Amino acid sequence: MFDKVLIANRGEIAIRIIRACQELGVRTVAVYSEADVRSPHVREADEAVLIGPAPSSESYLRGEKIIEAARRTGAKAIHPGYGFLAEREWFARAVRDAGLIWIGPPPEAIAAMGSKTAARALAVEHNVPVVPGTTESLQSAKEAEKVAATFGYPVLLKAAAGGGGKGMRVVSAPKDLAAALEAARREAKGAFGDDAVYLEKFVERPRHVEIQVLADSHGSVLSLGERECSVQRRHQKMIEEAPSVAVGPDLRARMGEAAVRMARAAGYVNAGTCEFLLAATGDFYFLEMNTRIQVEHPVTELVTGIDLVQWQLRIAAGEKLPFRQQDITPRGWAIECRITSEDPANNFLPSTGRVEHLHLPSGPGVRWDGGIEAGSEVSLYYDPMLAKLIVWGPDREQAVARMRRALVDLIVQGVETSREFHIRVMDDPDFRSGDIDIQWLERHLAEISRRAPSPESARIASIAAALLAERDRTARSVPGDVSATGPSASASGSMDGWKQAARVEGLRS
Ligand code: MV4
Repeated sequence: MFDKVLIANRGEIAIRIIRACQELGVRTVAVYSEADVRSPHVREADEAVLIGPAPSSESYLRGEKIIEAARRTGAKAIHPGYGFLAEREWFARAVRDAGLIWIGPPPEAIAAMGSKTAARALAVEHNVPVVPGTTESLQSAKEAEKVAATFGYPVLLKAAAGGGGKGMRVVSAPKDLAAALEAARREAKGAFGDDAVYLEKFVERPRHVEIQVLADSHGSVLSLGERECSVQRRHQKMIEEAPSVAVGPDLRARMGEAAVRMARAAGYVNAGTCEFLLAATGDFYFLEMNTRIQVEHPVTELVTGIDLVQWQLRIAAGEKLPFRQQDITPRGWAIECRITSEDPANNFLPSTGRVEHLHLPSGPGVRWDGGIEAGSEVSLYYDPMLAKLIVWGPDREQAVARMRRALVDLIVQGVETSREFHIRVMDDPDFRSGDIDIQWLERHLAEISRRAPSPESARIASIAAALLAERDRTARSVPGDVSATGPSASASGSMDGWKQAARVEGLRS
């Protein structure tokens, strides 16, 4: 195992990787921007190197500064986490060229999956089902009309260099195709510097189901089962779970085999994920492969008992996977809620400020993968995801009940969060029955936000009001008590937090 690893990331995933390193006896080097001087990932690492100003273009995206930090501290390997430089082929190569170990897939595998048309072609070649459509990019509107006619409308135009939904256009009728193609080209050129566009049949109301794979450098490639990620808004996942209500043992085996074939075809090593659309008919189609550890990896960890981040390190260090495919069966149910600093009452507007008070949920089957603490400043420089709340239960019903309980347990004061939104989803009949697809949330968002607040919110508001009344009464009857009225930061600070809770919750009820 490595003596020392540099973590080229921030927030919850940096802390997650530090924890894995600590459990493996590996020393850690954090990198940080000027905005993260006081961030927990900096303190929790053994060493930390300042790499630049707050904007990520001047810090977390500066590969050369990060490699220099590894050289200076004597780190032997770099873990990129997700986002930032995780899927940049040039960075994976630069790390290797600097004589360091890249804790991720080979740069060739990143490149092979970076082009969506190339990935589709590779899938077709290896008998992995894809949505009917073109494997080459379109040459003309005329060609587009011809292919679209062969499998019927609606069709979907996609950027070849794309992914994550950017540059997509749904076309419902032939007359709209030419204009949509031009628009898609312009958007693709702007977003990716490449105007290549291809076309697929549009799958209506599918689920987003993805398969986690783990591959070592000795030829072993395993599927760790599926994650259901359909609860998303504007291509941002909000809730993920494992397994999926729509996947039984037979489908799991078939999707797993497809994902393993895909990983083998790409020469994949380390942790990766194949994204599929799962149609209501039970047909599944390969979409793309994510060549990184993903935000939602914990739900797979909780149902398989396999520590994915530890295995990323072990695989990069040359270890062999000690389990076989038949050893891996999901046990129980795991759900993850992404706790973001967005205000669900205000169209998910990003919220900024200082986290004044933080109470973390705990109890049986509850896991908190967080990147904040009381005192943290939440800015607009980085992703609004503050933490992930993950629960495990013996079955889905108990996992949902446990998630609800844990969300009620959570208190974040100082910034708005998605907490109340997540409670409402846990209470939603469609969600409870698992009757969801990729458009479900956007279809129901308006209705969910009109709903009455959870009873617990009202209860917290009344407790807060009682505490405030109590404080005022104490302040009047004990004039000499400075903790109630004076400069004592802790007492007055926490009361301000409660006061704010009362005001916010009061306004909502
Ligand atoms: C699709 C689709 C329907 N039909 N392809 C969106 C992101 C990118 N990974 C592919 N995406 C989609 N491709 C066909 N042929 C619907 C989506 C899609 C989607 C997919 C997964 C998760 C959320 C989504 C939200 C909107 C659209």
